[in-house]
Amino acid sequence: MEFDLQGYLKVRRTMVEDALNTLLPVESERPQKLNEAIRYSVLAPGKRLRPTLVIAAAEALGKAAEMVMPVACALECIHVFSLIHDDLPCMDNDDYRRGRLTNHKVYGEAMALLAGDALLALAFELVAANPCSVPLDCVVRTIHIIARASGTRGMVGGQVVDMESQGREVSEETLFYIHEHKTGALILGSVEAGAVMAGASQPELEALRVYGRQIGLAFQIADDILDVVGDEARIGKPVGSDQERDKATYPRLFGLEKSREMAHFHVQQALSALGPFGQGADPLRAIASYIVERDL
Ligand code: GRG
Repeated sequence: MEFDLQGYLKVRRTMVEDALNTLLPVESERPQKLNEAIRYSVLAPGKRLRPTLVIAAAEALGKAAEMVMPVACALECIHVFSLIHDDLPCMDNDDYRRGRLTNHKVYGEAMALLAGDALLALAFELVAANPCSVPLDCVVRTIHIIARASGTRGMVGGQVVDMESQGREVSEETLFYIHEHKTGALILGSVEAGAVMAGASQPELEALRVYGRQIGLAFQIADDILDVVGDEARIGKPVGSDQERDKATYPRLFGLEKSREMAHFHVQQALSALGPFGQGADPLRAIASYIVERDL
């Protein structure tokens, strides 16, 4: 029987949103405005891809979603921090995100900056609190994975090279670096974090790393393609912004058709890496295919 990905994603998305609702600071608590700004962006409609990957990686190893829920929420907090900061006037200066006005448009630049900062800190608070009593060496390794994926050697590093590349011709190697770091690192980090929290063996972790790296690349190529051919109403933000900002993208360097082929190639690589896993990895398999077939 075919795996029901939409049903799977819906259930995991609801679980993650319920957990976020509980774990995020409440608006009635001081500082009210900051907490409101945090909840505004985190609870806005998103795909919850990164937390779902944390859960799916743990499930592939026979563990329950509940065990990794705080880590799943932490990855979403870091992702939303990056979205809020990326939208700021000093970066992309965007007005819409997730179908709503961006955080700084509603709460002002200073509050948006601080909401992002607070989310980054909250992510590590959630993991370190370890409410599910996971062995401490797994928790420390997970903190290391998430920190590395977020910082200079990961997302922030990719963002810097992306900024520096705007308006310039970039080599294939630089484009690959940008995609692997800016977007791929946090996606890979989500898979790795779920696997480590679930007690993956070394061979299991290695295989899941290959999977995570490949879907991370496929995801950003698909994102580049959607910026050219996507539907604004579905995506919740304007399309064509990469071209307008003269950004380094796959369609720009390789054209649409070759970019699609490359995205599919990375998905095939990801699927091959899951060879040794049984049915428990079906959600990971289905997510890999969804990443290049999605329309938002
Ligand atoms: C500013 C620290 C800092 C980092 C910025 C990831 C990033 C680096 C910026 C986000 C901007 C962006 C559009 C990146 C490209 C791909 C991407 C991460 C898209 C948004 O992720 P989705 O599609 O969004 O998973 P939802 O809203 O569904 O969670």
